[in-house]
Amino acid sequence: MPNRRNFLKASLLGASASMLAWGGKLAAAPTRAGAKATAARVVSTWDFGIAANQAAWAVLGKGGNALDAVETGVQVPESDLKNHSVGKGGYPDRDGHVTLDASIMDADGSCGAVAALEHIEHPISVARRVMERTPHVLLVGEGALQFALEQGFKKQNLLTPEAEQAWHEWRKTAKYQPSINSEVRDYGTGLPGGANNHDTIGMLAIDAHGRLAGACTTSGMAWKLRGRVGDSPIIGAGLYVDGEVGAATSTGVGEEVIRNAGSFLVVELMRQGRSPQEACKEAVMRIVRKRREASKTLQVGFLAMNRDGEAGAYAIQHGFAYAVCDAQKQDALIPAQSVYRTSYS
Ligand code: SD4
Repeated sequence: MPNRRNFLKASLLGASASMLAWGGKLAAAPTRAGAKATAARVVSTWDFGIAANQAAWAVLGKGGNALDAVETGVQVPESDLKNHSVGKGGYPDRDGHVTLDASIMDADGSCGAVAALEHIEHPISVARRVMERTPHVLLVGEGALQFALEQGFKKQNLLTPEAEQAWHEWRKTAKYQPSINSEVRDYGTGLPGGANNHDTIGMLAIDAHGRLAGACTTSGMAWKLRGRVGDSPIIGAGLYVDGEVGAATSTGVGEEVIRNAGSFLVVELMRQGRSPQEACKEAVMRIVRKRREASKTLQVGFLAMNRDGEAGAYAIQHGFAYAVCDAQKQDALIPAQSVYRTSYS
């Protein structure tokens, strides 16, 4: 008699064999039947999205696919040592470990993610391997590292001297309170900027075939508790893509995004007919309505793109912006509208 454990094992082995056979894809990717050629476009969160978009555009502009574009694009901030919130050079957790979260998703619902991954410069590429080479969606911690090493990724020290110095500074007070509204920046508006301690890159692309994909990668909140995982590697929270509707990603205090299944909500609101910006606004308002007082001092921003390549964003606090790149312009940075007009300090 097959017991439950054997049944599960057999099912997983079966799943894994068939994943290998069909390359980890769930089904033929939905491109829009009868759709005319779509203009390719890539959007991503924050000003560091400009350089990331340009790397993605090197793929998209040549007719490459959206999935390759988003993976290539977000690798740029992952390798940027001056960026202290994504990849190598990211600020560590409370105990001095750099732990990374990332997810990637394709138009057909295929997805992969890693959480609390240490020592690997490109968590987004490990997430893609999870998607394409395993029957699973999310690998965490030690197991994610083991998988990455088995896949040929190189183990390295991600804690740069600069990030370590900042950590030592923080330890003098060791105030464990995620810095509020730390993403507020001055994009020429005259409002004060703030320390950048937790920005994520979320990137959404549509290729010339009308196919969507998204990626999201971060070192998470600086000085977080060891083992803390944010929204970025949680499919439906930090990232969601549905080829029939659109895609969404988020930045900001991940706990609030997870509590509201934020990116899934944005996509579902677009499915009901809202524009990308309207959908992002309503998802932000869900958080604000539930957390009226707390929302005054925290930041969450959503960025969305629909299946026609139209993009929009909305944030709780002033200061969020997103970068847009297409055949017309490769370095646009658009300030997002927000609930609160002035920065909190
Ligand atoms: C997290 N959402 O780990 C990420 C951090 C972030 O802008 O986006 N900051 O909660």
